[in-house]
Amino acid sequence: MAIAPTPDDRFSFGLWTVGYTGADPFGGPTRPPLDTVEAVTRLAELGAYGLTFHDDDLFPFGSSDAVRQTEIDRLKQALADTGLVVPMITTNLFSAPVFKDGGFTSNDRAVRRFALRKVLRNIDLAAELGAQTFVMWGGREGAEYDAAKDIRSALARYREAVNLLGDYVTDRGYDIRFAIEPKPNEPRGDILLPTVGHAMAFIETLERPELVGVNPEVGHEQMAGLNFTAGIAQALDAGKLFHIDLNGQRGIKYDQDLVFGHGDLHNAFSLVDLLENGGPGGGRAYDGPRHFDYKPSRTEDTAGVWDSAAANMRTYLLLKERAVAFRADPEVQEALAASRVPELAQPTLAAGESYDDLLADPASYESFAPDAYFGARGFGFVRLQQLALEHLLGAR
Ligand code: GLT
Ligand code: MN
Ligand code: MN
Repeated sequence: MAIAPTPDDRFSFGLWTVGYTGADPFGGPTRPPLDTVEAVTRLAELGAYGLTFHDDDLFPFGSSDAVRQTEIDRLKQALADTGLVVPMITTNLFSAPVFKDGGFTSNDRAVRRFALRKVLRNIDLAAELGAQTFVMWGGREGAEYDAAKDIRSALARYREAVNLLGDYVTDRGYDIRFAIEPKPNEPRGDILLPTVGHAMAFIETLERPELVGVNPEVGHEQMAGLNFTAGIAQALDAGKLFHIDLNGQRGIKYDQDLVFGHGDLHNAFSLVDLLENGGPGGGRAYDGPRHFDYKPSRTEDTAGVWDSAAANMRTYLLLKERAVAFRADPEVQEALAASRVPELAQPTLAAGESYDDLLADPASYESFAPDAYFGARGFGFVRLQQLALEHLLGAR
């Protein structure tokens, strides 16, 4: 099927994704390093609209000011040449040995102060490049041993850090919001703010909660055995879906970062359906970048890197097309109604009805016969799921 991504689709990629050289804990790289200008050029050719990066992806940790500036200038030129934009930036607080016990929540205070300085410097760069979202993935913010980390103090230091960053962007007048990226474990045995729910509860304790949302990643929630689409729905309900990391994961195991859809395909389908058709009146529920945070498998060569980048976008667009067909199918609409799915949008009490009115309504209780009401009648959810599967397979 002819499907060509365009910048209107708002697909973006991390520089660390297509730039992954295949090194893992068990073996070295299987591909040569990728130059930033080449990454920008190839992504633009494939129809992406955005590039995202960590400071350390663009210029190595500890670079001189001159090297840092050279790399920033090369990136800016490539963006100008291609029209690609930088919608999101993030800071690496996990690779350098100094961050082995975390950045914002290291037990060591000097490390925490250094981490804040590193982030502040990168926020200035984000503003300079027009990025509107600043992601915070705290991969090293955690512990392996309960006695080694005072979790309540760690959360207090996390809060202190995010509050300070909120003051900074406000005082500087930067149009930047923060997105916390949860992950349950890896590289730490246990990571702070492990799921979307934990992160959203933490955000409400901040001084400027309106500046902070979440950047959920498909695989990270699925590593915790959670339903990603349901987590995204709750983030949307809270107005906290500031950014999203799309990829694929097969069950509860190490973080696979597969191509989007190369894991739980049913959940990818329901996710795209939610993002594209779950808004008010059936339109888009989320307008931000469709950001792919995947790793081209280390078995692939350089051509395979670009094939896999294209595969993410193609899969998303195919699922979008399938989700529209699903919604437009009269039999699906009939099955949804039979399953009472639209009825859940109807408030349980009538307008203006009080609990006194409910108590005075015999039909709700005294004359309601629960066994007779639903004893022999089902909801038809399996039929609905089969219709979804048939649309997903292109059988309808
Ligand atoms: C790292 C991690 C990702 C995060 C990136 C942002 S870096 O690759 O595995 O999930 O989104 O810091
Ligand atoms: Mn991941
Ligand atoms: Mn991610």
